[in-house]
Amino acid sequence: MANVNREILTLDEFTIREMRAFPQATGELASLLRDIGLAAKRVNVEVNKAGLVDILGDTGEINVQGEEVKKMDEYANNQLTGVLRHGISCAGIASEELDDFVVFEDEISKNSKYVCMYDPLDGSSNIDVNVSIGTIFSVYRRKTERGTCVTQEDFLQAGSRQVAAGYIIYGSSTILVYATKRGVNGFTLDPAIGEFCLSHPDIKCPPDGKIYSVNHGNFFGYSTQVKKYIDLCQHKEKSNGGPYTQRYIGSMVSDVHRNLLKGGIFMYPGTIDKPQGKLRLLYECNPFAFIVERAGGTATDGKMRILEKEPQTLHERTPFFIGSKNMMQELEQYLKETIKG
Ligand code: AHM
Ligand code: MG
Repeated sequence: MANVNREILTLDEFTIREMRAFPQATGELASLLRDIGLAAKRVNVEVNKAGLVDILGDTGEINVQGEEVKKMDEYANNQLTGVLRHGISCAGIASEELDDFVVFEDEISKNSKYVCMYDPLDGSSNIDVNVSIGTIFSVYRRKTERGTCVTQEDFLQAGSRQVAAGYIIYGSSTILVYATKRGVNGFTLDPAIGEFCLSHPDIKCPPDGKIYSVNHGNFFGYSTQVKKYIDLCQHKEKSNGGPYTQRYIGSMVSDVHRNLLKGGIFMYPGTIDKPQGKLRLLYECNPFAFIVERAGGTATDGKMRILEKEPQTLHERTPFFIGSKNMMQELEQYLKETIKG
């Protein structure tokens, strides 16, 4: 008979245990996380088949480039929206894929406590070259009364008000990481039983690291002080832990996941042409800022803490700097010079 390791907790078992520590908890958050886990398993199956789609593309039957990638984005979005719509915990969603937020109008949803925001498939342009991509999500308690339809104010909340945030990375294995105020935990999908199993308990981001992640192609568009910081990363004295190693996959979930575990800094600064950079505050930056801060790191837009930014629109972008505490402190000293100058 196969050995069954009962030390290993599944995602459901873990969230239910966590919930029991709070007698007032209703179980709605655990149920919402289970819904997201289910959508992630479905997306995982399709992402793993993407290579096969390429074979079909070679025969000329399907135009894979662009088209299929887009379909995968839509698929991931539909899966997430579908499970949350049919679940019992979510009153509405906003997605990077959709122009506007979606109100779930049935009675159960209207009486639910949470709203959810997500980037269903971040880095999806990497699918056709087999690079890891991810789903990013964030959960807020709604501001409007239960029993009513959610409105824009439920979505335009500062990141510090997140109840939970997480990501799924579809990589050499599929891992779901989520954070609540109690900490950050990672679960690896065991394909044999189709369950996420606790594999990375109580993740802490090392305060120091040796990795910096940035798009060097944009170098000449960065501010003088960002350029100076990158220069520092390359010219650090050996006695001072340097030079740092540059690692940039171009898939934020992969880049930040690696830096979270190994220590490092990830940057997507503004440029002359795009002062707000590329990344979206609500779907990408806030969830990662929440996760990394819970793990002991920090995240800023270069001037203020990401989690304190009051969003004005659903799809707004922001410059983004995130990572190990001491590396971020070093960066911030350089950025302060920018503000002065
Ligand atoms: P997407 O939401 O269109 O997939 O773009 C977000 C991705 C991030 O995962 C990644 O960090 C960034 O875009 C890379 O952008 P660039 O190629 O400009 O460096
Ligand atoms: Mg994205």
